[in-house]
Order: sequence, then C-alpha cells, then structure tokens
Amino acid sequence: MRGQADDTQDITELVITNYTLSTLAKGAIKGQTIRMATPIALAIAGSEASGGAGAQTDLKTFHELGVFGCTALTCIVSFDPNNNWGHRFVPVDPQVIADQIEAAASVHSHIDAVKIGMLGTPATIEVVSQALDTYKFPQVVLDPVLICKGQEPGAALDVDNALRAQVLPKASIVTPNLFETQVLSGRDEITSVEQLKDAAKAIYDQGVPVVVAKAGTLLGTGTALDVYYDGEQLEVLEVPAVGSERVSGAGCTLAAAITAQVAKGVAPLQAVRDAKQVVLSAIENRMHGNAPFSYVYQGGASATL
Ligand code: PXL
Repeated sequence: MRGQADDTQDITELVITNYTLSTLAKGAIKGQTIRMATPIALAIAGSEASGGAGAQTDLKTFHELGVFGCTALTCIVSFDPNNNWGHRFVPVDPQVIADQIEAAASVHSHIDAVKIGMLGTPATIEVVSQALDTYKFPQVVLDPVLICKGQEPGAALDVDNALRAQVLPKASIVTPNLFETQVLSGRDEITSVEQLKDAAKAIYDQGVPVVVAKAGTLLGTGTALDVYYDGEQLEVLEVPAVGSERVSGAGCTLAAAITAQVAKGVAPLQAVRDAKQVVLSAIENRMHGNAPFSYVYQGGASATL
C-alpha cells in the first residue's frame, strides 16, 4: 500500500526517509510517495590534520548520524611533535572563509544547521558574524573554542570579547566547557553543580536560547556532567565517565552531534541527550597513537565490513 495515490491514505503510510520538520510540512501531500531531503549541516571550523578534532571530527559525526556534512575551514592546526605537541595555528584568509560559506550555502538548496567551532582571530569572527547575518541559517550551534595551545595568550582576550559580542548573540545553542563557561559567565570559579547551573543561567541571560555548560568529569561526580538550560528546563545530564583523562575531540563531537540532531528536527534537549551518547561511544572507541593524548573515533561502533 505504500505510496499509492488514494485519498483515504494516511500520511503515515508515505515513504519518508531522512527529513526535517520544515521539509516534511512542505512536502506532505496526501496520497503521494515522497522522498524527503537529506538533512545538511555546515561546520565552520578549523582543520586539525590528525583527524581527532575540528572539522574532520565534525564531518565524521554528521556522517555517523545520517546528515550530509559540508565545511568552511577557518584555520589550519598542525600539532607539533617536536614542540610538546603544541598547536601550529594558521588562520585562513577572511575572504576565503566568506567564499567557502557562500559556496556551501549556494550549492545546497537548504542548510538545516550550522556548527561553529574554532574561529581563533577577531578577523575570522567578524567575517563569520557577517555570514550569519547574510544567510540566516535556521540553527546555529556554537562551540565557543576560545583559544588553542600555541596561540599568543595576548590574543585570547580579543578573541573572547569578539566572540561574545559578535557571534554569541547569533547562536541558537552554545556548548562551553568549564573554562569557557567561567569566562562567558564572568564567574570566578565553578566547583559545584549549583555554580554550574548559575553560570549556565548567566550565559542564557546574555541572549542565547539554549546553553549546554559542560563540566565533563571536572566536578568529581564520577560522571560526565553537563547542565542544560533553555529558560524553562534546567537539567543535569550525566553519562558514565570513561576514565578521567581528557580525550581530544570530545567537545567537537558533542557540538557536531547536537548540530546533526537539530538538523533532523530533533528538539534541543533530546538532541543534547543523543549527543552525549554519541560522545560516550566515540570515547569508548578512542584511538591511541604516539601523542600523549587519545582522540575520539566516531566510526568504531559502526564498522561492519
Ligand atoms: O578540540 C578543540 C579544537 C577545535 N578545533 C580545532 C582544534 C581543536 C583542538 O585541537 O585543533 C581545529
């Protein structure tokens, strides 16, 4: 009976593959077989050559969750094996960033959600902020990576201020880690769940509709703990901690998985719950190489051939 033209047919009998709520609403013509558009997510993020973090991680996460991924690279990070694995950081020319966003937004008929990762310089923040105004993407998930190892410490404050002023107000969801939560909320210290909740509310008060303040394992709860706040719901989300060592790319994976889920039309709280499971799996399947840190792998659970 699937897809037969018949005006008694219920919409639930239609063949529906991947969909977003908006395309479902536009395409749902009673009695027709319809193939819904694949959700598309754009990562505006840095390249991290080893593949454990940044745009490479974002793409793998989108793919794992059935979302078509595209990227606009903001910087090139190369870990330095001869200098304590510091980050060699090269910003991409702002015009080239604008060109990439234009290309992605023009090639695709729709972009359902954008993930913003490492921006790194005030000039990059400026051009990304302009692009958000131009393209008005329906969902913007901001992972507010403030600074990376190897950048000038003096540059940190400029990046922090520019991000807060120009990109934070355009985000639909923001996912700061404990340090970033402290900086964005202006709190001196966050050592308890109550303080984390208070800081999440302070960031929400700056105009971000959904705040996911991540403590990870740092509050000593024995879990990976995040606070979710959307102005109404205040939830403490916990999954079992897998060890206590920091795994590179976990934050990128969380924000990318949230992006993929909201691109499909999943509501924010559920998207964050789903994303925590994705991160848990990526950490359980983490890789160990020659560097003194491990790094997430999103494909470990799904490889079958
Ligand atoms: O995990 C934060 C991060 C984000 N983006 C890029 C990175 C890193 C950390 O190394 O290199 C490009």
